[in-house]
Amino acid sequence: MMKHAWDNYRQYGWGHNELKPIARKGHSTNIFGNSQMGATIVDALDTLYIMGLHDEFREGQEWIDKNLDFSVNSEVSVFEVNIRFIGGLLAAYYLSGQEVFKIKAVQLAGKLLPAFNTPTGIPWAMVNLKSGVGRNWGWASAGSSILAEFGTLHMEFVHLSYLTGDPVYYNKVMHIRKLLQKMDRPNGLYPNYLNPRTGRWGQRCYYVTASAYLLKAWLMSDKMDTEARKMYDDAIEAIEKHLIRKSSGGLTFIGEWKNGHLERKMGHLTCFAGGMFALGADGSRDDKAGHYLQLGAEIAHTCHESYDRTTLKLGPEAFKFDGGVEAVAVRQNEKYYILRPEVIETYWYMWRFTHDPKYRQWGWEATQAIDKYCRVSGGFSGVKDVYSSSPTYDDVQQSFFLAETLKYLYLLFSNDDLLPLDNWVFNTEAHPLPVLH
Ligand code: DMJ
Repeated sequence: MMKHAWDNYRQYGWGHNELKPIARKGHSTNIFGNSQMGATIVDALDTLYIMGLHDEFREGQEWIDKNLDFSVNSEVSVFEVNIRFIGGLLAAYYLSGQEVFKIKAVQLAGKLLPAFNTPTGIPWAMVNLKSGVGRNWGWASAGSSILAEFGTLHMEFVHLSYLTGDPVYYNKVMHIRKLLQKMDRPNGLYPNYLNPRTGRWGQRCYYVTASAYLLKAWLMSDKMDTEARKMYDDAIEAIEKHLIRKSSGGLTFIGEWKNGHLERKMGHLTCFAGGMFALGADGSRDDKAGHYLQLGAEIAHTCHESYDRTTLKLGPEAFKFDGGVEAVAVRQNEKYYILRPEVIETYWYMWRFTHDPKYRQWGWEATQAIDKYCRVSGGFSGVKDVYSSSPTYDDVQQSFFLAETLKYLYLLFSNDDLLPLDNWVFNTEAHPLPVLH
């Protein structure tokens, strides 16, 4: 599947950010600005390496060496460029030892630094790589930056300081942490939106989005960063109390708190949290390891149900637990599957920590469904309705399909000594970064 995805991108989308597998041409979205930065190449590198696809890895390296240029007049998402490009380049560097990846990662980080030039030091969501001018998305509450987006910068920025000896990156992200620590937290929860001009929370929305960076900061520091672990422990206690519920059919789910009430809806993105609870079980407060492993298993089960209750056996973007509905999407615009990794990510973590064969079985079901319904002759495509027996394609092969979905599947069927979790921490885009002993 990796060969099929890569070869078609190589043939029809090379140098573009992503591939349109049906139109057989390049694809891009506004997160990468208007330039061709080969997002799929950078995102896929470490997966190619891990899978032993060395010729393909070398092709990617050559393209990066000759063509990857960040001096472009292009406004990009700081978060996306960080997790996919800086994370991808750093992982490729650590795995292969090739200096070019480190050099490019540091060059790119320099282009993102102007995003931190705000009155509070909370970065803008977007930055122009040439001018350094930053701004926020129009849709984010009151011109806010987004918690998971700026929070997860921590992982890569700590590594950048470690590799360069320059504390500037570390200082930027530690400043964010200090600021967050000082803020009020309604019910112990961090709201999703923070205004970088005023330093005040925006709309009081609480989601568990795809970032476990506090836990990972602790792990990455060889468990020395106990401040991060404490913040993680406090946060998950509040999450469990206010956002996690059991449906009438007995399924544990994580809801979304908006406008003063809990919406009984869980996003595919939130399914990563099963793996997070398992990863954080060891070292948990009051020795509740068993409890968190169980919680991880329950989330994995719920997310598997969201796949199993569809026609295609692929999970919808969001599913409800309301009015007799259990783990099923209700609105048409929540029925799509865009090759996302989070459910498989959770299967893999659960497999590593329990070796219960059901996780491999569930991963295999998902593999077969993706191969049956998302494979087209020009690559892999998302589908618009997982409840339809004749689904239409969205015609996008997302770069995270190669970076994450296929990597987690490969790891699920590999031995534990391939990237052992004692030595590696996976960033928000599944790029492995070594523990800093
Ligand atoms: C990826 O870019 C990352 O996993 C991110 O954390 C969330 N969105 C996509 C995958 O769904």
